[in-house]
Amino acid sequence: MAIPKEKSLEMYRNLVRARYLGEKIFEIFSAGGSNMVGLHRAVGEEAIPVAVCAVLRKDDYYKPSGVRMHPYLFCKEGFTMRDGLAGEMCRALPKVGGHDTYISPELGVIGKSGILGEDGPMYVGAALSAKLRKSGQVVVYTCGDGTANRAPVHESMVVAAALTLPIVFMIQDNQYGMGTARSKVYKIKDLSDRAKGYGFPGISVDGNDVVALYETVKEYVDRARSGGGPGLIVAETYRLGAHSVGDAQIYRPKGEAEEWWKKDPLPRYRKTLMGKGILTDAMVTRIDADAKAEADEAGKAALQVPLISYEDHIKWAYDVL
Ligand SMILES: Cc1ncc(C[n+]2csc(CCOP(=O)(O)OP(=O)(O)O)c2C)c(N)n1
Ligand SMILES: [Mg+2]
Repeated sequence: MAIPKEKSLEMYRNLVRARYLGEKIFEIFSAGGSNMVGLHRAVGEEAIPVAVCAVLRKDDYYKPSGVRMHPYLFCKEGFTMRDGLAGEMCRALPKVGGHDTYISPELGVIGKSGILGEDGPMYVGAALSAKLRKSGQVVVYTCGDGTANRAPVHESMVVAAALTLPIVFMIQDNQYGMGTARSKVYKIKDLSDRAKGYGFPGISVDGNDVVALYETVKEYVDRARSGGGPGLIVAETYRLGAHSVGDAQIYRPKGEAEEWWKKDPLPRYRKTLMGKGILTDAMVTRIDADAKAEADEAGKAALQVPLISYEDHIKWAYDVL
């Protein structure tokens, strides 16, 4: 599949922006600018939302994986870096499309659950609604390798298959669920084998390879959009950092993270595009400087947004729309 040059560059830009966004989140959290109880970083896993957002339409639904990927919704059309940052800092969420950042149905985001996996049925509902309305919208529902074992995720897949819904399930397999290696939990090597049991296609893909991700997501999303029903994509990646701030990572074998740093999606994709003559040194420098400046500005703008009060937390938890 030939990826248009502009699309390739858009994904490179977003990958660089995603890296700076992650650094900015960490910087602000470390300086006490966030109301978040913990911080779950996503260094090394950014290629997945970047590729998904490059495929999706503005009104398609997208649920990024679990506790660490939500700020990366900024790659989706209609969102900004400031939105991602302010949301992650627990600041009063800036209005997007008349709703707060995390709940913007016009932009395909209908929320997420801190009780991991419980949001699966919500996004299956979105897929059913898209089918009934014949809107042509598709849903990409992503969860972690740990979350994928939860009952609501299984039920979501069963219902989506039974009703031939336009939804693509993605498992973002970063090799760990907190301190538990996924190899200790799964008795199958290839997680995408599970798709057979649900009766839809499944595939495992290198989740640190932007090109492979884009091509796979496009194939699965196109099929779902044209009435072909659900599918399962397992994106193999690695959590390069701690589960959350304060995790001493004593469970991790020595040298494992170092091996995965060699597969960091950012330098890999840069090398690919430079090899094809799509990126030059001058462009790399400029994109880098622009992304850094944007993250600095977004950080300042997000800090202007007031922190969410306890009362608003409660109100928004039960009375959002
Ligand atoms: C139902 C539920 N159980 C436990 C937790 C606590 N918890 C938060 S993150 C996490 C690990 C999830 O692992 P995975 O789904 O692989 O996502 P990752 O953290 O690797 O991105 C756990 C157990 C939770 N939030 N919800
Ligand atoms: Mg995991």
